[in-house]
Amino acid sequence: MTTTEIQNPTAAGSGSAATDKFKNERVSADTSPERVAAIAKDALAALNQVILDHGVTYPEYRVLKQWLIDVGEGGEWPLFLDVFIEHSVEEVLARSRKGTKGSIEGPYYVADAPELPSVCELPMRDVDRKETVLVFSGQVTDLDGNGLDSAIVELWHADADGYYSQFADHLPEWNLRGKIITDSEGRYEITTIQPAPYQIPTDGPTGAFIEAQNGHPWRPAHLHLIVSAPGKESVTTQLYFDGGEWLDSDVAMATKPELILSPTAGDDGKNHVTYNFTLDPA
Ligand code: MBD
Ligand code: FE
Repeated sequence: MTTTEIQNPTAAGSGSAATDKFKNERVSADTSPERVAAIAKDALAALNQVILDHGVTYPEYRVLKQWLIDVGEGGEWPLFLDVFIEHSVEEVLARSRKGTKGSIEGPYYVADAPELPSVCELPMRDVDRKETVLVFSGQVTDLDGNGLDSAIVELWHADADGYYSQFADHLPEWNLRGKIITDSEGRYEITTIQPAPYQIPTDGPTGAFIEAQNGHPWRPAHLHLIVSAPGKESVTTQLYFDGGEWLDSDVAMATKPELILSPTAGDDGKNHVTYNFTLDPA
């Protein structure tokens, strides 16, 4: 992590921490030179056509150049790409899948979270406990509804202030993150708290991009999940909350009607909800 300071009650500085994390990953893709050429040709053609269609001027071209430099120097490429581009990549992946709908991973996944048993509570601070408790239960099955032994539910989400652990220096390392090992039938019951809507940092170049077009920087409250099981294709997804703010105008365009939870308030004062995951064969 960098020394990105907390300046904003929601999430400033988290973008460059995401770059620091991503830079440490080794990425590769098995793409032929012919496919690279075809994609590059069409991508450049699309951008050039936009310039011609809108009559983009030299001052505007120079502002673009400066902004691209700023996004890189500010460490905001993971943030910008995941907010504005990743949803289309996910849409391509979704074409070949039948199970639970996926959604974008976003910039704040961290692998190797602490393993937790099938009935568990995510790591949280005393101040997190002041929020509404959410008891999230369900089962991981195959496409035929058979429970899956050794399924894993990785869950991460922001706290009530919109911060993700490891992307905000004041939080414990694994706050509101866990790798839940389900029981032999794929069942789990995870206690956490209701997350809050998330504001894209407004003080960097991604924020400037949104502001320059009078857009809003908000995502609806959401849970992030990666669900996996031996011999199955894992699914990366998000779950949202019925009636939540920004559900119909997610800046990251990553909501789907199948991914909206409707928790019910229990006599115990906690919100309860069940959501089951179905996994495609690998
Ligand atoms: C998030 O929490 C998120 O989920 C995405 C996609 C982008 C920025 C912050
Ligand atoms: Fe998120």
